[in-house]
Amino acid sequence: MKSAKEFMAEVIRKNPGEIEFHQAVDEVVQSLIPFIKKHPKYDEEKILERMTMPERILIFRVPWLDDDGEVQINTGYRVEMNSAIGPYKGGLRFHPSVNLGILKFLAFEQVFKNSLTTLPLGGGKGGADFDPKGKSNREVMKFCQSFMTELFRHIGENTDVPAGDIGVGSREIGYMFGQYKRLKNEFTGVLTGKGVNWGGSLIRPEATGYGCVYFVLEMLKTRKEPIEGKVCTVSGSGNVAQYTTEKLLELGAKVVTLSDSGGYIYKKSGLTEKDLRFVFELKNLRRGRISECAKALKGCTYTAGKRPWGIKCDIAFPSATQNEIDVKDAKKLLKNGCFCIGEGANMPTIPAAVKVFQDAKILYAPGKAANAGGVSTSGLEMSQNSIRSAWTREEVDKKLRRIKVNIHENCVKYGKQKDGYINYVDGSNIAGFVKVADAMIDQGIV
Ligand code: NDP
Ligand code: 2IT
Repeated sequence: MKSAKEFMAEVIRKNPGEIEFHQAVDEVVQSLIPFIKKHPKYDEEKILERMTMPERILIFRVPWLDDDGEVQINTGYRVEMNSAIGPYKGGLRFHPSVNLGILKFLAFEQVFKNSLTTLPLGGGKGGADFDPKGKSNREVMKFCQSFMTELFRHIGENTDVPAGDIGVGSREIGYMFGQYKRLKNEFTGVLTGKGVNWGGSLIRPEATGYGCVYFVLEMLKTRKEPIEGKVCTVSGSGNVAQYTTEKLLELGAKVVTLSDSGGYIYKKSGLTEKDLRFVFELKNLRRGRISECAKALKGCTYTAGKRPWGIKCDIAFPSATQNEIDVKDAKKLLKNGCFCIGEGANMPTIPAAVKVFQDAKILYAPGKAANAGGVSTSGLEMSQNSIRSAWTREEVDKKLRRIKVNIHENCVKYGKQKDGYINYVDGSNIAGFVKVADAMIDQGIV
């Protein structure tokens, strides 16, 4: 059997330059090689080699006309990573930084995350290097229509079901759904995150943030710590950050920061419900910058060009993007007394910083466990679409809560060390792997 080093050398050779993909695979390989050594069937069937190669990648031209009548061209992608346990499932990201390596890292992590949800969901991810920022609604619509004009022939409710991610929210899902319906002449649950009056699930917008807090509640229970009164730093101010904050406020925690790519805001006394309503309106309707909070919210300051990790907190919720916590940030967080990290974003902590957290034995949950609430509720949306029915808020929330408790139990099952420390990285990687790997073995060499 290959060592982790040999395995990674092969991954790097086959996927040159895709650094985020290498990073995501390396983390999983570190957890899995010792496990596979004890279960040689996975090595004999070359499961990990197969899992690190997407089943299919689609790359396509997305031409559109901007408001000045000028031709614009973006690159569209869909990485169909693994369909062993269900149709490909995962979000679409619209951001200028999007490239194949980033989407492969996200699709790879999605396979493990979706397996952890206990729902029948394969893994995929897609998007484009399109920047919705500063575009008119019309331009966003034209882009989404052009994007779907190619993507529609590759997806379907039983094949591949995309959803939102950075830069893709209810507005974009609406435009893409409209174009899919028109092209296919079919009203099906081909996308999740739809509007509630046309097939969307209640709680889906809230689900990633709420789910992340539910996971943190389970982690805190292992140390008999309440969430009430805890000081929390949150990064980002998009979908995940907003609903993480909403749930934390509801549970009596104090949220002192939010951010965007320009900088962060800090309010020592904690954001209020009213402050949060302002942020919802600012970000989702006016599509403004977080810096505006400094003027509009009493006691709130803005620091440009910095991330919020130097602010004292008990719990940190990185909820913006990948690699937003480096070693320096991790050390600052520890020094200031932070003892728990709930990753709302995908891979927000660089590997050396993860090690800092784990060496300090603090509660650290990786994104694939902590932020799985979004895709879980997407799975629940697919179920409701299939039975042509809709569940109440309470029903969906209860199922989401149950799923997150379950994921935590599985992380403990596979990640508890001899000294009692729960290694959530190993736990989530191994638990996510076993189900997919066994299904792949059952289905033969495909
Ligand atoms: P949104 O587009 O709603 O919000 C993204 C936020 O992150 C914005 O505040 C944005 O600031 C900030 N951000 C994005 N890129 C960068 C960057 N390069 N540097 C600094 N800040 C940045 O996206 P979501 O809230 O949906 O996604 C946030 C994270 O959560 C992502 O990692 C995503 O993959 C993950 N996630 C999302 C799920 C979902 O259901 N939506 C599910 C699971 C995980 P600005 O406006 O300045 O760009
Ligand atoms: O990273 C993620 O899990 C998402 N962006 C949500 C995917 C989904 O299909 O709901």
